Amino acid sequence: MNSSKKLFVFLRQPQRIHTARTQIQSPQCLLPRCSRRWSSVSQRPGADHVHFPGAVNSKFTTNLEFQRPSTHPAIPTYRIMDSDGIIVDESRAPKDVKDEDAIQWYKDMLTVSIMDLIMFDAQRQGRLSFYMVSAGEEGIAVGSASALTPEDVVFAQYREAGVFQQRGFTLDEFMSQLFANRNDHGRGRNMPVHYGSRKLNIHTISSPLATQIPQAAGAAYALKMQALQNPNVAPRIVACYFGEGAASEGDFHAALNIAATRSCPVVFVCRNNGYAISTPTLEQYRGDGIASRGVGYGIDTIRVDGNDIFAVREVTKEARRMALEGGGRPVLIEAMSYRVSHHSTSDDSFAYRARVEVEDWKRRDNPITRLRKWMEGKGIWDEEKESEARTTIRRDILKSFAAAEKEKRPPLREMFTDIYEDLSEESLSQMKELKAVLERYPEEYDLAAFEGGKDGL
Ligand SMILES: Cc1ncc(C[n+]2csc(CCOP(=O)(O)OP(=O)(O)O)c2C)c(N)n1
Ligand SMILES: [Mg+2]
Repeated sequence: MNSSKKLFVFLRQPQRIHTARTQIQSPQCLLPRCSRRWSSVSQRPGADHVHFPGAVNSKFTTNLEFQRPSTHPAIPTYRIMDSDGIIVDESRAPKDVKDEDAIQWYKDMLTVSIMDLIMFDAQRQGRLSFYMVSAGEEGIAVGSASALTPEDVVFAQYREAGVFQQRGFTLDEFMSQLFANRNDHGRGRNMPVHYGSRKLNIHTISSPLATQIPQAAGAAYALKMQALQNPNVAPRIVACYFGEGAASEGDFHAALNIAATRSCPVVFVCRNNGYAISTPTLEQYRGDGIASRGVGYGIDTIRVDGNDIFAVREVTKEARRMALEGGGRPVLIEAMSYRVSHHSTSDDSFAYRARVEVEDWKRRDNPITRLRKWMEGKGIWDEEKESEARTTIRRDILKSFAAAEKEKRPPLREMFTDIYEDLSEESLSQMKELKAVLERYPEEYDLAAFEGGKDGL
């Protein structure tokens, strides 16, 4: 496709023009198209701009004018389909989407949404310690994941269950992690919803915010080096997800800058859902969302309606293509949505936002109802199919739930293993201490729930 004909526009960065003097022999310059050069402060007589090393192509001006963010128009939000599931501009209708694909994405979103309702309630019943739902943001996760290849590498935050679902994480895998049983890939060591899958190329989620962003930039750099060494292997990208709140961390800034300067093939997907726990975006930043920061770092950037799964998919597909273009570069997508539910089961959002605000959003716009309306308009979905899908999904979730809840937990010893290659002295002494406590208070602990019981230590 000729990208110049596209009607949706990534805010592209101006090409840097430098005077070539010396080429640095860094791995960067092993690339087919190397853009890193020494810059120069020299200028031709009469030139209207100087090549300052730190600001290329800046024109001289005699206007004493500060750049005011308020005079810059807000970055637009790309969409294909409105909240009634109507294609806004028929010429932009999704062309590469088969009916069965749309139905599958719909079911993926529905699965996450039904699982969320069940697991939120299960936490309230005391059957698992913690849970986080994706309500209102299923379209961002499923739509963007559908534009990746299985070989692409994913770093996620914690509200992207739809990415796992779309890539083939099974209900048994979700449930084993949530119940920390012996089938959990993380052997029960992580909090619930901190999923990970080596098979699906998704790094395990970690709680400290934004740590995944520099890791993603580094992983993308590694993929770029691998691609240079193995030209016969299809190049891959990294997709990195985070919330707008995480973008307040220093890690976000370091990651975007290193990804830009090292031209790393990474697509950053920021879910801007209006809140970082109780802090609304109005109190988080004064700039134009997160997208404006991408432009500041010299990264091609787009803002998209996160409730429009087709738009999210299309921009991610294009971002993926751009990320691999010319040896690699980062792209930033800011996907707009609204966090419909509480931050987590540990939060009561009505302490800091009006119930009516939430109800309003629920009624007004939702990625699942949007796609459902589109499918109904097309005649490929109806009430009967809806009720059948809901019943099947609910039944399958409950089946995995019941099996995972009953399953044994990993041996107690595994609390201490896999931290270092061998058990450290400290770990050994903590193990002994735990054993002594368990022996002293045998009535207080249900050791039968753990594989091997007391002997598993
Ligand atoms: C370094 C760090 N600081 C604070 C927290 C506590 N915390 C967990 S989630 C969260 C809000 C994150 O908001 P955002 O990135 O917008 O994601 P959302 O929950 O809205 O999806 C905070 C402050 C943390 N986990 N890590
Ligand atoms: Mg947020």
